Amino acid sequence: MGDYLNKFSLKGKLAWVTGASYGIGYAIALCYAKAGAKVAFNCRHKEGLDKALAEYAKDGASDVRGYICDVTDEKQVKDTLSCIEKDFGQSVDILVNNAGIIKRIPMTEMSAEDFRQVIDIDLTAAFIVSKAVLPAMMEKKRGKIINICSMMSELGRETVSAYASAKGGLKMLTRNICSEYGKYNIQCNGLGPGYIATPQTAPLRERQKDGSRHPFDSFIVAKTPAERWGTTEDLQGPALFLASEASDFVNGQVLYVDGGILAYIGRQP
Ligand code: NAP
Ligand code: GCO
Repeated sequence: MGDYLNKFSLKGKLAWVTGASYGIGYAIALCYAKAGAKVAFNCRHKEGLDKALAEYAKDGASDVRGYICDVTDEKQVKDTLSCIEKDFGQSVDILVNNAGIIKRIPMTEMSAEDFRQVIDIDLTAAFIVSKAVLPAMMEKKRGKIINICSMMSELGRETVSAYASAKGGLKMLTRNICSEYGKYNIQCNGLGPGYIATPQTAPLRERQKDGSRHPFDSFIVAKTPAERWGTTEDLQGPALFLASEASDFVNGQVLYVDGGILAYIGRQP
């Protein structure tokens, strides 16, 4: 049994999780640290970075370093990667393109600038950061790239045109990295969270003035066979699988961690 469990170890590996000062990225980075990896994470705001570093330490993750870097800025990404490789003394083995935002605006009311900002962070940045780490992965003939996709890689809904376009594109970027670099023993897969309780979805869960549940909250619970929102911890096992040797022959896939929502027509009224 020991040999099989060792396939999930990240001992000696260096992981870079983008946008991991809180939320899903934080949970994934913490899991990787606990699985033996050295971990680098980045975000845009120093206050969030400092708070996260204290949290990682409190949660027992010792070998974690944080960097201020906006993933949409190619120079910042290249400079940050150089710092990471210098600080840890090795190249990145595992990249998680997690940083992301959402803007919930009806398409006819959304500016092109807003649309472009979401595409820039949720899609173009994954291209920029992946392009930065790929050469070293190609050199050592191994690497893992995990793109945090979404149910909106498969489905649309009102007000999320930019986000769904980005996440749909991210699914295809995942398949293309697989196609172009699989021969270097590099696996690129997507992780597709369902509806997860994080700051990003807090507006969809906040209590109404009369104390009742947000209509969207009730809607999602009714649409999910698990009858609950996901937690960031629900994503840790699948993220570890995709980062480890246990998934060396899995490539170009999106692993949905959604409590069954994509398989279910929804509770009958
Ligand atoms: P979140 O709570 O809003 O956290 C976003 C993280 O990304 C923060 O650390 C944020 O820190 C960082 N970030 C945002 N823009 C950045 C940029 N330009 N450069 C660097 N860092 C940036 O989001 P989340 O819910 O954890 O979601 C994380 C990922 O999962 C996103 O890609 C999201 O689309 C995806 N996802 C979320 C859900 C869900 O239900 N929550 C479901 C499916 C997929 P700073 O603001 O300090 O930069
Ligand atoms: C929304 C939510 C979703 C989730 C997630 C679902 O407004 O519909 O924010 O987009 O964040 O992407 O998988």
